[in-house]
Formats: sequence, C-alpha cells, structure tokens
Amino acid sequence: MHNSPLMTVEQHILEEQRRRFPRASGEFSWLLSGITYATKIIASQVRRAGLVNILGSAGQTNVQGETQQKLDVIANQTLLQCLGNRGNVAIMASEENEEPVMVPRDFEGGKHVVIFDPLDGSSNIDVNVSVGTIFSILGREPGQRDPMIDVLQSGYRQQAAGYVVYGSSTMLVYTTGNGVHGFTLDPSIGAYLLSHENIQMPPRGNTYSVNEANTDSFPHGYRRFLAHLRSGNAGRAYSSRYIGSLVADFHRTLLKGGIFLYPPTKQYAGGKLRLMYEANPIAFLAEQAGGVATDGTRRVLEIPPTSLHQRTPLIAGSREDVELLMKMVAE
Ligand code: AHM
Ligand code: MG
Repeated sequence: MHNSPLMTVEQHILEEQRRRFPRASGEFSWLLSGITYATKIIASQVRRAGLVNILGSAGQTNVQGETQQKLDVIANQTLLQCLGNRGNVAIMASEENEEPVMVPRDFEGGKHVVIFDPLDGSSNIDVNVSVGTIFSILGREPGQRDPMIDVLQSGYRQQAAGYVVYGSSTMLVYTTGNGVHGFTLDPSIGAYLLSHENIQMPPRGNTYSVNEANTDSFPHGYRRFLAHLRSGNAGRAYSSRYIGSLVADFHRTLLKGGIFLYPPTKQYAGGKLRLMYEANPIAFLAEQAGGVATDGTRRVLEIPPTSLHQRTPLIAGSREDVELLMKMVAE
C-alpha cells in the first residue's frame, strides 16, 4: 500500500525545476514531457512487436492496407513529431538521421537541442528481449547558425539525459543533474509513476557485462582486468551478464552495481557505441548515481565531440570496479 500520493514523472520534473530554478518558466518541463509522451507511444508499439508478422511485416501492407514500418523508424518519427512541436526545441539529432533535423518554426528562437537513439538494441526486438530509447538534452543560445555547433557540445554540458527501457515493465530513468530518478509505466493508467527515487549505484558490484566473444581482440589491460575478475583473486566472485541492449545492460548495472564494458575491438578500433546519443547520456546518469564512465583513459563527459555519429569505447559502472579497470588499462 502507498502511504504517500503517487508521483508522476511530469509532476516530479515540474517540482524539481520549481525547487531549483524558482523563476523558470516551466518550458523545460514541457520539453521533457514531450519525451515521456513519445516513449509511451513507442512502448505501446514495442508491446505489439510480435504481432507484426500477423499484421504484415516491414515494407508490406497489412490487412488494413497500411504499410507497416520497422519499429526503429516508427520510434524515430514519434520522437521527431512529439519534440518538434514543443515550441522550444530548435534542433533534433538521431541515430536514424544522417544530419541534424532543424525545426523550421523554432530554429531561430528554440533554446534546446535534443539528441536521441530512438530504439537502441533493435535487433533484440525479433527475439522479444529488452530494448530502449536514450536521450540527451543540450541548451543553445537563440539565433541562426550552423546546427552542428549547437549539437557538438561536450557531455558535461548536458542539461538532462535519460533512457526508457522497454523490459518486463517499461521504465523511465532520468537526471537533470540532481540525482537519478526512475519511474515505472503503469499501463492501466498510462502514467510513469515514481518507483526508484535518487538511485545510487553500489560502490562495487559483482557483475561484469561485456561481449566476451570479442575478448581476444581487446587491448591487453582489458583482458587482464577480465581475467582478474574471473580468477577468484578479486576479493569476491563475479558473475557475467550480457543482454546486448545497452539500455538494459546499463540499467542492471545502475541498480545492482558492477561494470559494463564495450572496449576497442578489432572490428571497432575506436569502440562501437556512439558518443552523442549513447555514451554521453549513460555517462551523465552513471556519474549522477555515484558511478564512473570512461573511454578507458578519459572521462566520457569530457571527450570533445567531432561528429554526430562518432564512436567511443564505453566503460560505465560502480566506482571501484571502473577505477580498477582504468588502473589496469594504464599499466
Ligand atoms: P545498435 O545501435 O545497432 O542497436 O547497436 C547498439 C547496441 C547496444 O545496445 C549494445 O550495447 C551493443 O550494440 C551490443 O553490441 P554487440 O552485439 O557487438 O555486443
Ligand atoms: Mg544504438
């Protein structure tokens, strides 16, 4: 039984803004509610994913004569539409679009840039495994200029970041730089309700999360680190968990502690994951929860961005686990 009133994510955002920025106009909260709205639509589509084969697959017309689209395309369009009419978003950038998308009406006056991965881990959709949406929000000065100047800002400048994991339940996790808060979607009323307030990552965990099939091509320090965790000499027994959806693997790491790694590999010498819409938002959340996010040597949030789709190695998790990895990589 609840003994306090239910708190929706929209309420939480509004109250947090009021408390920290009493003179704020509420338009930032309005922007964030565009994300909660879009992800509820995406969640309802993800829940129906297995029915696509019955109703018609991508590129085919379904029984209603409508063309079915792939879920990542639908998720992208949903976010573009929901955020593009908020009135204060000037630019959006997405994993699904080669170039930033400018909002014609608000390009001059809009004060925000939103960067997102609309449906991360989408190859997992076919096998009914968790996927997610990741977002990063940056500020900008109103005015006309090359949109890339506003998009390519370092991660430490993010005003807010978060993700939604479409798992056994749908959960939204976000930060505006004042802790990390989690909300679970109650499908019966269509609202995200506060379920995990002020999430703190344990200082050390007992799980590592990595695509172990790539181990032979990791740099030496990473191989040594993983061997150490497996050796039984790490002071505790480690277990391995890897889903292959960044949002789901990080979500577990956030709640339970441990370490997530996507190191440089032979195939992806500069790492596989994307800085602007994967690593930066995850790093902001990790740090806000008391954890660490690094590319092996540098703080992720301080990596200078050079292009929208640039890749980076990403290691995020409990402070002690990540610090040990960095020490071994440096040796
Ligand atoms: P995607 O953007 O093509 O979905 O790739 C990103 C995903 C992440 O969710 C996940 O952490 C990683 O790729 C898994 O990669 P791998 O299959 O190489 O282990
Ligand atoms: Mg992705």
